Amino acid sequence: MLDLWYTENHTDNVRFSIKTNKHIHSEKSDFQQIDFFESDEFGTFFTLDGLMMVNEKDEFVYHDMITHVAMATNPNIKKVLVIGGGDGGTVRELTRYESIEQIDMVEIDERVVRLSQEYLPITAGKLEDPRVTLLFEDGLAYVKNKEDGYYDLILVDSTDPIGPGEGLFSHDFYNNCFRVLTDDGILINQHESPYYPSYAHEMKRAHSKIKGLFPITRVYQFHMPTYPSGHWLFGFASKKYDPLKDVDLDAWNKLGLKTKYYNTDIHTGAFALPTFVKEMLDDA
Ligand code: AAT
Repeated sequence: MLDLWYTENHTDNVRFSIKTNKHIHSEKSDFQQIDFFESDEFGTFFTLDGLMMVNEKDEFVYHDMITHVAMATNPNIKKVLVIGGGDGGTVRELTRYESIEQIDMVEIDERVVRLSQEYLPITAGKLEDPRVTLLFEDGLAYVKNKEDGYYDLILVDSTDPIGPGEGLFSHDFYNNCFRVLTDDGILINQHESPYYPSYAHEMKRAHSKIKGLFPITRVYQFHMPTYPSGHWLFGFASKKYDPLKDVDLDAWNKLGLKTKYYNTDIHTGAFALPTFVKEMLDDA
């Protein structure tokens, strides 16, 4: 019996491996290398350019945290833009809010969506919701061409800033996000990790750009077992609402949504950052 291991370099000196049962699919799309695997520990998972994106076991952590923090902060959000997120997990969490009227998902690579629909229905299962519109184009170009003040919320569910995701970490992109948001709009972005220096470098760069544009900018953390170091961040940038001062946590609890990671204690606690992270963000 042959052992098949998926191995990913988390740094030049650190590797992370998962025992797999099957390499389900492999292709090079117009944008990136896509691979789907089957494993006992993490269920079905897929990688882009050799980096873990989504697996059945810890996707709930990421998708809860990208969605519910903003939705609890402003329950009147009606129009949402998701950039990236081709697996559909972020859209799935958004569709749980009856109050949301429109969800536009702009994903550069249609193949990620189609393969997720085939192999990962756990995340892709709500892409057919009537409020969802799928657009296959570059998120950077999309926000550039969009009118002012349109969306209440933008969720940047992107790859790391190498390959197609690079533009989604640019000043130009954040500037256009600010412009297409309403006067009380919120931007959540995939904010990399503070732990290994190469990721921390990107975290600092992203934070310094966003800090210069939005009046309220915070960073919050969560545990992602399959991402490098397991310590990951989202950015919370906002024109009006502060996620700690303006949030009505009781109102969110009254919605009765059942979640596996997010809860209202986590909402507050996730913004409490370790000293080394605070220091890096302060001098970003
Ligand atoms: N839900 C968690 C999954 C992801 S995948 C990120 C998606 O962003 C990919 O499907 C990729 O094709 C898409 N993407 C990359 N660049 C662009 C772009 N310029 N415009 C639109 N979509 C884009 C996130 C995983 C985070 C991993 C952290 N290590």
